[in-house]
Amino acid sequence: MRGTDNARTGGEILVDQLSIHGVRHVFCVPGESYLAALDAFHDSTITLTVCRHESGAAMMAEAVGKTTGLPGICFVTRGPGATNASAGIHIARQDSSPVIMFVGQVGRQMRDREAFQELDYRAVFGSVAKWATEIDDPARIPEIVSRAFHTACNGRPGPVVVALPEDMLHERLAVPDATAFTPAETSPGAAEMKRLQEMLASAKRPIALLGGSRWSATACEAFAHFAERFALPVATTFRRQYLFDNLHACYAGDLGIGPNPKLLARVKAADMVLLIGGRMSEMSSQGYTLFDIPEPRMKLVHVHPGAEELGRIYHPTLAIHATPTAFCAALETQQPLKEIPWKGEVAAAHADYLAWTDKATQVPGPVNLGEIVVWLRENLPVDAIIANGAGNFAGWIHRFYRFRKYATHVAPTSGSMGYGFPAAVAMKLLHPDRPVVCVAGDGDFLMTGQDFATAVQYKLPVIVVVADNSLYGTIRMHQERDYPGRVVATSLTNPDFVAYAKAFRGFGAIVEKTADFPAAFAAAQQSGKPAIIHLRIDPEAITPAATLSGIRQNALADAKHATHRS
Ligand SMILES: Cc1ncc(C[n+]2csc(CCOP(=O)(O)OP(=O)(O)O)c2C)c(N)n1
Ligand SMILES: [Mg+2]
Repeated sequence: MRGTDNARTGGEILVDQLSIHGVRHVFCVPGESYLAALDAFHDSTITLTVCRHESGAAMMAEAVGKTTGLPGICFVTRGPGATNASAGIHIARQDSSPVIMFVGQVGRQMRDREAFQELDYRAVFGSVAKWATEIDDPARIPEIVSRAFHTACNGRPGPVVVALPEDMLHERLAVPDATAFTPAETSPGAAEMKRLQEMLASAKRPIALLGGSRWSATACEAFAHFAERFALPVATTFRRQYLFDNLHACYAGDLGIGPNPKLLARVKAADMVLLIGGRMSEMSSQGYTLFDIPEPRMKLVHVHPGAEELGRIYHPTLAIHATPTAFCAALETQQPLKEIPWKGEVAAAHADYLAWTDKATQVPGPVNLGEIVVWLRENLPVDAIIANGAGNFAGWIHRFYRFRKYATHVAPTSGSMGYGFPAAVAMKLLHPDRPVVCVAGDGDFLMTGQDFATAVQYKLPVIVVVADNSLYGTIRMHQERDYPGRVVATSLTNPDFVAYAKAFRGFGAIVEKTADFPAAFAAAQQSGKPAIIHLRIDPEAITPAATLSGIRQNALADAKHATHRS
């Protein structure tokens, strides 16, 4: 309880700083290590969502950071709480999302004795967080929390971990608050923009690649106008399809896992690449094969908010240290200096994209995930949010869904299983009026599926479409390629997902043939409850283009050839 003497507990000072910095939602699993901070939420207007597992809490926070550009916040207890949450911290790192995780810590008087659940958070999170620290003096809470917000957001965003010794949170004192933070924008210089214009004037086959974070709906629109003026084909990097309207005439597709071969050829043939916001990391660069390292064959303009990313892997012809938001604002004045020679290219690139994604491919079994994704893209409103984690099932979303608006896809570029469901819960909390659909694998969903209870508790009617092939399918696919016929640790015996949903007091329906999906989806929506639609997928349908036994046969045939040759 707050005193009348202006003194506050460390916990109260902390929660007040969160309000000042604009936090509206916090995700947590409680712990006795930070009771005084929890108590301060009692009288706060911040919404506190209590989760069933810290990985869920951290992933919900990451989804908030990813889609709003402002730090997503989670609170977890010391030791096992923090290590459980680490999956979400790793996603924030790889996906360049601002997150602040507050962790309870043992009292200052017993530190370094390896007291109950004690960890050294600076050491544990040292290589994954952007900054990991501990607050020793409650008088410094405003300073350190302010720095945490700035650090999480500035430059290339990422996770910050702040440990809170238990007794520090109880101490009472009077300290002045910080003022609200604003993420620093880094703007391109006039000389760089002029050089860009000149490079475009001498290019013959340029292409733009959009990725990373620090975008906004306004920036995406400004970029679309720029692309129109320059008739520029635009592709997106892995899991960043929402950065450019997929039905815009300049859209050329995404560089993810198993991309359109025509898009790959187009990027390889480009004489100039304008890479904005992305790092061109392993997935998008097709295992670092797309651009030569360190000197790409083509001219590379790399725009990135983190100075340290420029020249880290690829030596850019022109490095522009700027946030995508500030860079796109600066593009408003860019006009072509002369007639554009590549005008026909943009129409061809978009036609290639449409042809690649138009119709679902045929796959074995009565349920075709591709056709279901096509149904979703044709029936959901443009502002619907799709969330997913990792697994082969996601390949159908990437290929067949068409993202039209900024931040309508929430998925981990880090490839972390279990992400989609908590991300969907967080999105429904932020956007109760928009449909939120999580497409999950059977393996993927059960990594964080216990937070279905959280969706029920807070009445967040997300719809989870579980593509159940009774496999850790991705790994089985790799297994059949590398060790054909030798199945190890990739078969799953699953629960009855409809009964699971109902046991949690949600809605459940099973779909055993594609044609039954629309009715199941309508019933899920009408239930008004969190829902699971259980798709029984034939394990043979391992990708939109390959079957499991086909992969095995190819691998066995290759092995036979190799033996004959040797
Ligand atoms: C947290 C985590 N653990 C393990 C992996 C390795 N992995 C990648 S995909 C995959 C299997 C996914 O299975 P499922 O969700 O059922 O999707 P499917 O591939 O069967 O469509 C595994 C184990 C991972 N990416 N993330
Ligand atoms: Mg599976």
